[in-house]
Amino acid sequence: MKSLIQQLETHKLLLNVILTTLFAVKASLVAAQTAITNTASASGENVSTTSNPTSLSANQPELQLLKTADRAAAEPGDTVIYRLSLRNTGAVPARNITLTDKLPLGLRFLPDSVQGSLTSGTTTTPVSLPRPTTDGRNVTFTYPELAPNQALNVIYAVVVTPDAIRGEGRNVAQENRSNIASFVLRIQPGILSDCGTLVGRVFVDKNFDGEQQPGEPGVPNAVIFMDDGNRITTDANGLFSLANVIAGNRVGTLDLTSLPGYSLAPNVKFIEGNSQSRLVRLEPGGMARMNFAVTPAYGEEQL
Ligand SMILES: [Ca+2]
Repeated sequence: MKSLIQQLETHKLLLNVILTTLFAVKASLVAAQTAITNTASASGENVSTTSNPTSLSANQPELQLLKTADRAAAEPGDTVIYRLSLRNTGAVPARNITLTDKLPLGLRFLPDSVQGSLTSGTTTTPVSLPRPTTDGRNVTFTYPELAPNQALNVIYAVVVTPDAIRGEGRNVAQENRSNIASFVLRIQPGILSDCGTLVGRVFVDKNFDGEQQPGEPGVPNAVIFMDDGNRITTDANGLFSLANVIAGNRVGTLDLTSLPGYSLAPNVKFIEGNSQSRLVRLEPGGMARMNFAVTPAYGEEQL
């Protein structure tokens, strides 16, 4: 049993390496550096293990972890909201969820800020979580059981202290059975004047014009990858915003694997809308918008 779990983890880590590498090829040099740093340790620990993917049991829970934050950069004194989303993509319940998040140097966890919710399909319900335990910079969240296709969302806040300037701003979260999820927060004094805000939406475009009209619902929990390797997740209305993004040319890519049953909607008005990536020019202190139109892949009755 133990070796099976190890193989499962190895398989997931290898998959993570493949996915990260694919993403890095498409993204900027900065993203490539970020991604390679992240995966080197993961593959290094498991490189001696050879796993056969066909040996994986369909009766194991499969957990996919995403980590996002409400801002890409911060300075001492700021409060940052992190969000962990752990989805059970397997066919059986995952019991005794133990989710550990290692905070970067200088970020102080606020235990009273923790909020939990469960997402099934497009419905999200608040749940009360057992009080997390802390050990140095490690924060551990637990939850009894996650059904197939359910996602456990954990939202919490940290305060950036002056010590954070000496750290790298990366934090890494993992459930024992999941991939490693990370988020990099740029921490510098006085950086914020160089930053802007990204906003956008992911929605069902019924008339393929690239705009969201009444009756075209937003899509929650959609994932957008940024060019620095970070992720953004849409809220219950399909909206997202990311504050304190470094100005310049920024690329966001919709992760279609986060939207089972949807594909990119064709855009009959603007050919550049027919891409899952958006390039925007973000000015210091400015705001830029990235909208993504999707359509049910097999007809609306599948919703
Ligand atoms: Ca439309």
